[in-house]
Amino acid sequence: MIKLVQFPWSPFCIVQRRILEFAGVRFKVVNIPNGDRSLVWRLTRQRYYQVPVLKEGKTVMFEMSDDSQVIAKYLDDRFKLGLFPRHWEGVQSILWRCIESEIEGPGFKLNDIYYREMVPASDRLRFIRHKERKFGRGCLEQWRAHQKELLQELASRLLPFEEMLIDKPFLLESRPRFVDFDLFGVLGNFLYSGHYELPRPHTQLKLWYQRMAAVKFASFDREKLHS
Ligand SMILES: N[C@@H](CCC(=O)N[C@@H](CS)C(=O)NCC(=O)O)C(=O)O
Repeated sequence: MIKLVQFPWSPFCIVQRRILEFAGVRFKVVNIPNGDRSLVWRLTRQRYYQVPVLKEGKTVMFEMSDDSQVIAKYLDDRFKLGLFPRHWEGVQSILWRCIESEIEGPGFKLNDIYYREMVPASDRLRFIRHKERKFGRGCLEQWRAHQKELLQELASRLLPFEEMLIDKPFLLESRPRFVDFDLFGVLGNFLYSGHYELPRPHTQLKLWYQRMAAVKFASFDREKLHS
């Protein structure tokens, strides 16, 4: 059975989890502490320490760079989900870079502010150290102090996505493609703490988010998905 090694609030893990649910396949989630990557290190034969990692039999998948989509492409190919059709190539790459920087940036900071509610006490030292080594001393307090500005930044950066949804149910067309899952994961991370809602003016995005939370591959015509 497919195993997804993750922690539950990670944006990139939510993307893969939702793709697996969308595919309707059985899979097992293996949660690791944010601060202990020994399982990832072992599975990847000392080549990777981030999450997610996907394991199926002897195959172990993980990203090769910040912009690769190795796991999603593996699942897409494995279950013929039509998430990366040729006619959206290039456009999707530009969009996922934007989603994983412009939207993920304020989104993860806003969720991390509430780290005490999701990171067990035994892992908090490693969590804080990891964040401060990457973003500077006191970063979590700074993000808390700038919570309002971060929320405004997120809302304004989401406007183009709201606009994309005005006349269609998914970002690119009438069926979800990879970038829908990517944005869903990043917003799922932002919403994880339960302290936020999607920005109020973005009504289409709210409806899209509900659709994305429930959408199943089986409800789309297989041939049409690949067209
Ligand atoms: N581009 C990678 C990014 C993965 C990533 O940044 N994972 C984070 C968790 S959300 C992580 O493991 N960070 C720990 C670290 O970098 O040490 C992907 O799409 O999977």
